[in-house]
Amino acid sequence: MSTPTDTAYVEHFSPGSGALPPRARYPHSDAKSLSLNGTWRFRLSGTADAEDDSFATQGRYDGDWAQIHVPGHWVLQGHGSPIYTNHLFPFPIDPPRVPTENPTGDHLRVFDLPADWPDLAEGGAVLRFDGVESCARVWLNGTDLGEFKGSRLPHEFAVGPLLRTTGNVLAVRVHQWSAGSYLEDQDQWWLPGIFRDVTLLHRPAGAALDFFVHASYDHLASTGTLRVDSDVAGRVTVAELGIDLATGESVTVPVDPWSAETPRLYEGELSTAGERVPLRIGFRSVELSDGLIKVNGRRVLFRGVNRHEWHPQQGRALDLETMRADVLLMKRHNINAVRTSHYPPHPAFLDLCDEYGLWVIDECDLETHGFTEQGWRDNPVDDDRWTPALLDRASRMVERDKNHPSVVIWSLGNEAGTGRGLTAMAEWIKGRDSSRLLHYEGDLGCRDTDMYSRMYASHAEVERIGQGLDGGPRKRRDLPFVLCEYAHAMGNGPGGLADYQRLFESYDRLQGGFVWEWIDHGIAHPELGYAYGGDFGEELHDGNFVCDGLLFPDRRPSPGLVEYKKVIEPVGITGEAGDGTVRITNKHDFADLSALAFSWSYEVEGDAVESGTLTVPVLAPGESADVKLPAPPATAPAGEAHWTVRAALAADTAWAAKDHVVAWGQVPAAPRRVPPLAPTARPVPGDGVITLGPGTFDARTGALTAIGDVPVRALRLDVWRATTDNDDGASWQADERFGLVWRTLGLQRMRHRLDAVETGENALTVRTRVAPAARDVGLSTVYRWTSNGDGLRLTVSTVPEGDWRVPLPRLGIRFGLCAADEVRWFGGGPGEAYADTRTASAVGRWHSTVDELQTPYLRPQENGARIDVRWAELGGLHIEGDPAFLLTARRWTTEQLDAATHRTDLTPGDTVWVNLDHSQHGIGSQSCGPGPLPQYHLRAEPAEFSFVFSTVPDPRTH
Ligand code: IPT
Repeated sequence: MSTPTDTAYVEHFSPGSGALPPRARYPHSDAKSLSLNGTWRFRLSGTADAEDDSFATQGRYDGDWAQIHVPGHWVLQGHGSPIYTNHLFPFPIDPPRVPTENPTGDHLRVFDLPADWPDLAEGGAVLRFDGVESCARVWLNGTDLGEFKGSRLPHEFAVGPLLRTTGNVLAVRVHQWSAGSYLEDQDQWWLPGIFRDVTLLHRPAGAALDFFVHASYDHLASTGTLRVDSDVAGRVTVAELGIDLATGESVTVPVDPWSAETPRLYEGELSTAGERVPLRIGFRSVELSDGLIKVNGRRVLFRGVNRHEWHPQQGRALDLETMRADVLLMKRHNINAVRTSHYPPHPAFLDLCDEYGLWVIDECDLETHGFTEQGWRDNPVDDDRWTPALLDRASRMVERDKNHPSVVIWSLGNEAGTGRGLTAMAEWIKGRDSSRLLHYEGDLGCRDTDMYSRMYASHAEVERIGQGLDGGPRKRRDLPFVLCEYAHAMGNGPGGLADYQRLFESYDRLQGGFVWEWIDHGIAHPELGYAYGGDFGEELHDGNFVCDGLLFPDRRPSPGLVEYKKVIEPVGITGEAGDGTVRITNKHDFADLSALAFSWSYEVEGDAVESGTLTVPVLAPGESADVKLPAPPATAPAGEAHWTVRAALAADTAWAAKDHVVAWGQVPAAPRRVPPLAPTARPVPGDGVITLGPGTFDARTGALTAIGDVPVRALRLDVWRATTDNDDGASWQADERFGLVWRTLGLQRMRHRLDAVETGENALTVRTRVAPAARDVGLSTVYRWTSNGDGLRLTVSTVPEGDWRVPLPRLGIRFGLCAADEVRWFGGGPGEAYADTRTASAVGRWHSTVDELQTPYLRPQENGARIDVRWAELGGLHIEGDPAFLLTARRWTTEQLDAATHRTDLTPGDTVWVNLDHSQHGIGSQSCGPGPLPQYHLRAEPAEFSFVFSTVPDPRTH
């Protein structure tokens, strides 16, 4: 029997022992490498020391060892389960101690060296781990190499003398919890495992070690200066620039600069005696000047997102194609910046950012948020015993990623409070790399940072900051501002993006922001569709707060992303009715408009009557021009008309094909005229019914039962919506959370009292009072029906009664249709839109099925409204709104939607429920930020709105 393994390292402050110093990471060189990804043997035990280390020292495993895929997380491969907490530590806070129950995964892999692998006598070899959560101990061929923490950081071990030609036994013991867990309290799933690549690298004699590519750009001279500092001396060549110089020497030559908009890379090579390393050089300079973040001499505006690594099956073990998909989706949605929240990403992601062009805030793997539960007492970032671990993390990030032109800002971490450990990190980083700026949001006084950064600040506060009226410490007042997180994209939303963007575009100091966050971290689940916090029986969890992305887990864009794309368009296209011109503004920071082709189309009721190309001057960044539109086509029929102007890619790019629309705008050309309806028909009493034109009503209740041959169920006023995550708001919000207030008031259980059914000369009038039990608030509601024989007009008048202190969720009517599938409408579309999420909604003629109208938010909630609908057709009805309305149709009721916790709870019934809303309350971002701005509140005020119903042939038959 072997002696128990010493597991003291697990709970030690130290970052580890035995690993090599960190160094630059590059994807490949001419030295051999061997990927050790693939199938490994695996054994899970319940504590750190349940099993001795004989599996590692003797390379033994029993037949009952499972198989596991590396890279991967064992909890996503059938061993144990994931845990989601936002900031709470899922174990008692007693640093650096962790629970005895500490799931520990022993991993074993036996490998041979490939036949073409060099003679082992030549040079050495290095074993590299790109990411292991949270603490690993490593043995090769029975020799203990050491142990490490720092889950999303690389660790290398020298293994040359230990290697054999065949039968190498690599053993890795991974502990879910370690002292390092106290530094990794990011808002995400806790997912142990070897989740990034494992690689064996041959290191020939004279191989490159660490090197630092310094490639700056002088925007006044249009020259680049290159110097490559290398631990191992060698030569640097850049054929395209005719550069051939020694390491450590510098040269200045005319170059095209690198920027996120123009990601110009030059292929080069570092050659040392033993290795040739390809370099991808981007010349650019980052500086703080005039109180602004400038790249290549210009202020930049971050149109950013926070990106966690996520895949619904693989968790944080991402393959290259998934990373590329993220980058392409970002580029196609006009996103120009990424904060790698809250850890350095897989290194290949940064290669893609260099190549396709994205500004990167590279954030260190550090968050100690859970200490906020005890007023930050014992916070590791303010305790010298932890400082070596913090510095280790800072250096592993900077050394690994320093040669990426895309990385323009280093971030110390997230939500770690304040303390001298952070200052130590900042000082080390500045000393090592003075060519980039430093970010940390928790440093409100900007003691260590180069920018004032905040999360979720309200529009009003951001505006004050823009105006420089925010006061604050002296140093901060001179610094630029970024919102490192804003617009919390949880569920339906975020609302208010356009209002933030207007501020960013109005004040130089406001250099943009990073939407929280890129993708929902839903886990594919056989019964639930996608699982979120609590679905694995966690004793502590934060529910669906982990589903707050612009993408659904399968990477389908949510309406929030479509809205963001429109809001951050790099070209402004605006105009006023009747001007005959359109104003084009180049909002790029570097690029002119030569990559774009402009076109116009003249649309009457959403039908393009004529279209053509629009000649736009090649505007420099920041310039605008008023461009004349052609005369409206003489052949245009009467009706509401718009000019739609689009800016599309003139040629294929690396990230999208020719004709991809980058920006668009609409200019009204001819106004809408609502067809009048003369109330000529009379209500006719019959056997228990009243008919009025095509309408049939219950004589006693005045309820509409059919329009022509289309049965209509339960048509009445509706004020309730299945509250969104943003309606419900976060528990810590100081502002009133309307979702809760509405429910307390009882708006989800309104009662309809019938006061009168009156048949007049040419109208049927139904008087009601709509109110919840136990409250004095109510809505006096009158339905007035008129008809010209063909059409049936409903005019709804509501007057609030009592002491209304809150806005309404919605105000409109709802009714049931027994059959509806195809939906056609003229109005805003094609996607979902609400008062403060409507920028991307274009006036047009749209169609969809009822099912396609639904937005599949992981936790079901109000969704799918189409805004500014002039008319719609579904279920055999034509509905004309006066004024335009919001349209929603679904195969379940609002009550069912409200009660559902997962998509799979929603099963279609036999009725399609249709809501025609005069208005809805805005969306906002209160699930973690401010609620909707006051102008988007739906105030309880007297209101009147009408719809004209008529029947149309079933769309399936025409
Ligand atoms: C902020 C965190 O930085 C981020 O990781 C995430 O949790 C986000 O909120 C909400 O989804 S912290 C916030 C509580 C101010």
